[in-house]
Amino acid sequence: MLRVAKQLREELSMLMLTEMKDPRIRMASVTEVRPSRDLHSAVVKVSALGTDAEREAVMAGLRHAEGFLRSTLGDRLENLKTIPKLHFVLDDSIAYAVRVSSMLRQLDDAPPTPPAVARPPHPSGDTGMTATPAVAWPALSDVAGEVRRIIDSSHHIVCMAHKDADADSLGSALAFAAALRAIGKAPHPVVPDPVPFTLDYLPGFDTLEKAPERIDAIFTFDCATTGRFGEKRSLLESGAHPVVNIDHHVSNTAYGSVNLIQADASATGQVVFRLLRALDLPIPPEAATNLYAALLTDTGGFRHENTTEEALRLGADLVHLGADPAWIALKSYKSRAVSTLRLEALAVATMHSELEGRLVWSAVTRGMLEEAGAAWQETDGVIDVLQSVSTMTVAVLFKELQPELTKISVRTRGDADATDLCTPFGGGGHRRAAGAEVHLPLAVAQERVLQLARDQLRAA
Ligand SMILES: [Mn+2]
Repeated sequence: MLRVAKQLREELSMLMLTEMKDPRIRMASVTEVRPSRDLHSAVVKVSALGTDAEREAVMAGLRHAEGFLRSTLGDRLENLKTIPKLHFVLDDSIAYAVRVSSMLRQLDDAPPTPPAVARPPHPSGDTGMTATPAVAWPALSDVAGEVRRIIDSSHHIVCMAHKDADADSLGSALAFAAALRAIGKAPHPVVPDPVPFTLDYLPGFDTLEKAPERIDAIFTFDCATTGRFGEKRSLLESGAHPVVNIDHHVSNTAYGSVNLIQADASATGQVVFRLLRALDLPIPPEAATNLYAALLTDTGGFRHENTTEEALRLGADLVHLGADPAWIALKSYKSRAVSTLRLEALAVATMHSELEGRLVWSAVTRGMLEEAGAAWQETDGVIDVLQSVSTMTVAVLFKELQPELTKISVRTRGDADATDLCTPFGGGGHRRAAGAEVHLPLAVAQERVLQLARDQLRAA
């Protein structure tokens, strides 16, 4: 096994150096290859230099070239019957997780209102453990002028939500679109597939477009990385239009031409509200409703730790502007399909509790989905049930999206940090809520993720 790993590592390094056109991939190095016992798959750890966006491009390039690399390896390594599937992961992920979580802790520790501290928008390529000094993202006042110029010089403006959009992302996009429409612009709200039909109550949902024909500028909402854009990703990365990146995730990779990242905001909807106010743009009632839905759901119905004084005041402001709290709560929390509850029952019935109930986890399989007659979008509430357990510190929900693709959702309490568990698997999010897509079968993903969760809980 060791010999196979060594062979794979050497040949892969050689192929990347000699056969890949992208200079960034040629500069990247394979630091470790870990084949599975049956040799069906192998995790390939890659160390790459550059900004997060550049390193992500390297990973995307490698994943794209996986077929070519495997078949060339097959030609060169004749002693192997099959060449394992290659799962590329960034090698510095753990150091990065440590860095992000320590900065989130700084945020948490700073009374009374946390400053907008985050990691640098363009971190240097260092992969070492030395702490990068925290710098502030550009303030709203620094970028407002540039955003204004982009709006003034554009007519067709795409308002983009992320893949598997939640009410914060889509509500922010639709609210901003409503404000643009009110000043005579032609907004084009767009959401990557699949269309989130559970959010069809948001005003303007019926104006969503598949592929706008004319585009002058793109605004993105609640999207930490370009990986969040699914099949729309090329639109963002074409470089053909200015991209304004509006978000509140501390893990944002600053991929926009203008980046308005406010990690102290409870929701991206709050960042949008601040921006609309700063630009003196109108906030019509349909925008207020969308922003209220964003704020309500991202604070867990004003229950999470991000329920700040400003968030509650914003709620009141939005009600003043025309949002109906009872109606939005009804649509957000009391409008579930029978199939959703059936699915939840099946998933919760498989719940496991470990380490005196500190670790609770459950899985949704494709079989459960079929049995309940439900869609993936209907699994959202399961993690909420898991995190309602009194003893819980870490709650994990596994979703068997495909035979070789497992999605994890993580929630935490106390000292535990959800990104510590998700970033090593290529995901991200917040301290209290994070997720990742793990390119492994459900059983393997469970084993790996739970092992790390147990280690982290025991070490805590
Ligand atoms: Mn959000």
